[in-house]
Amino acid sequence: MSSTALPTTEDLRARARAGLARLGVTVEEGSDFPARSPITGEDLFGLRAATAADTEQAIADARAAFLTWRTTPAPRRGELVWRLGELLRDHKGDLADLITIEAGKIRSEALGEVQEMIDICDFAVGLSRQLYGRTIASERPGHRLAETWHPLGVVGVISAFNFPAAVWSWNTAVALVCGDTVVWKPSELTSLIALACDRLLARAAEEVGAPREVHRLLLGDRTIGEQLVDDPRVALVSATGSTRMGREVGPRVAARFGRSLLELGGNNAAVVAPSADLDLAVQGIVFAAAGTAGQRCTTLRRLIVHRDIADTLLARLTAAYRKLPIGDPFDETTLVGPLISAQALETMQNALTRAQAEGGKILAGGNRRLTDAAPHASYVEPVLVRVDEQTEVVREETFAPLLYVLTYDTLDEAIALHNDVPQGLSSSIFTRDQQEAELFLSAEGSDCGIANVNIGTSGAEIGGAFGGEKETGGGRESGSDAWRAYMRSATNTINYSSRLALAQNVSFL
Ligand code: UN1
Repeated sequence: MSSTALPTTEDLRARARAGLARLGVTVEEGSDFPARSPITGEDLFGLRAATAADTEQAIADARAAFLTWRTTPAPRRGELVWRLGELLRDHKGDLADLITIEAGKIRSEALGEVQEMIDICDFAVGLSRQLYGRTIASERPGHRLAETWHPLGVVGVISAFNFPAAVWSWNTAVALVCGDTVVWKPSELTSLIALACDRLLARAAEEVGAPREVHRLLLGDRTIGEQLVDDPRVALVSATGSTRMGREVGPRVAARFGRSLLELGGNNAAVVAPSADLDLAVQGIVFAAAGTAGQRCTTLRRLIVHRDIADTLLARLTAAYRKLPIGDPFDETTLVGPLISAQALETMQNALTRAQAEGGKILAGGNRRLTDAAPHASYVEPVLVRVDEQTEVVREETFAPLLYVLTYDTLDEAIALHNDVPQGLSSSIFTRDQQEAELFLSAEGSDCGIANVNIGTSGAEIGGAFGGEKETGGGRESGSDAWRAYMRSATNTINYSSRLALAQNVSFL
């Protein structure tokens, strides 16, 4: 199925302009690089990219703002984020429009992304009164031992096209209440939504009397990201993207003893056990694998099914895949929008060719769609591929709706297959057997940062910490105690006696 007509580039341009105007954004047009929509694969406007001098200035501004922001009481900092959350609520529809136009997300997922931003703002406002340190029992009489958390400095946020606004908000809402300031380099594919977020934050700052320079936006290519990575004034670089990108960012930031928080590739799998509720499993699998056109870090990329139920489950999945409505993401009936670019489609096709050469069999999907209606866009049917072994291509992350299906006989074998990939972001098991579920969640189970039961791998709530192990980079963002990465701790020993007692019973003098 394909949704019928696609909007024209002219329609999209008009819709983007109207939304940007309501958001109060004036687009500084230029010829350095384009804003584009994957819906038609065509350019919307030319934009002006930041220069090296702009980047230098932004870092200097953010550093200067940090010196006052760090002493603003945290609950007062929370007011800025509270106001941002309100503005996000007021402009939810316009923001979702820009996400659909630039990232190609279907309407409900675009609205969901804005909801995720509102949620993290609420979380961060609460956090602004809960940046707790511990008091520790001292071994010495008349002494108090305490841990204090202080703001860290300028946070450089590098974000990807697939969550062009939410990942920014996880970092920014938390960094701001922690007393940090932010310099943001968004994906060059999603500049308009970045301009909108920056504008709303500037408005919130103006309204609550916070310095505008607590946040700086830099549009442009990777050279800007490199400048952030190498600048010692940027205390923390929080980067979301490919493992290849993280392999460069991590060591470069470490070389100057900066901190990095990496959220990189996933190769997420679900185990489907014989006792699984198959109605629930089919829904969970299809959303996790084909939702967002397979372009989430948490997208389900491998299915590890018990041999006894493989035929039944695959028949149901194949039928569901054949019915997926693909097309205009603004159409309420569409479930799968376009891939972000022609390059993404080519990468997917190359992976499919390799999988077939390595013995994989296509069970459903894989054809390109809507080539007449939008020759420059990249619409494709989500694809299910049965493989006998976890070959090289299966062990790689292909950022597209491509689900590999493997079978297993024992749970130990399933867990071994599950963990035998370089990445470690998200995972799940569908089972009604409590022992199996608990084993999967235990230390000898999934090795990922996210492990779920009877729900797919994607669509995490903001309240938990988000991130993963191994080549996923080890960082944790968003909820729980992820805020600690945005602050520095100091251990304080306070002697309130009139005697100097040395630790470990050391005598001296
Ligand atoms: C990402 O793909 O980079 O858990 C983030 C999820 C979303 C966030 C994904 N809440 O799928």
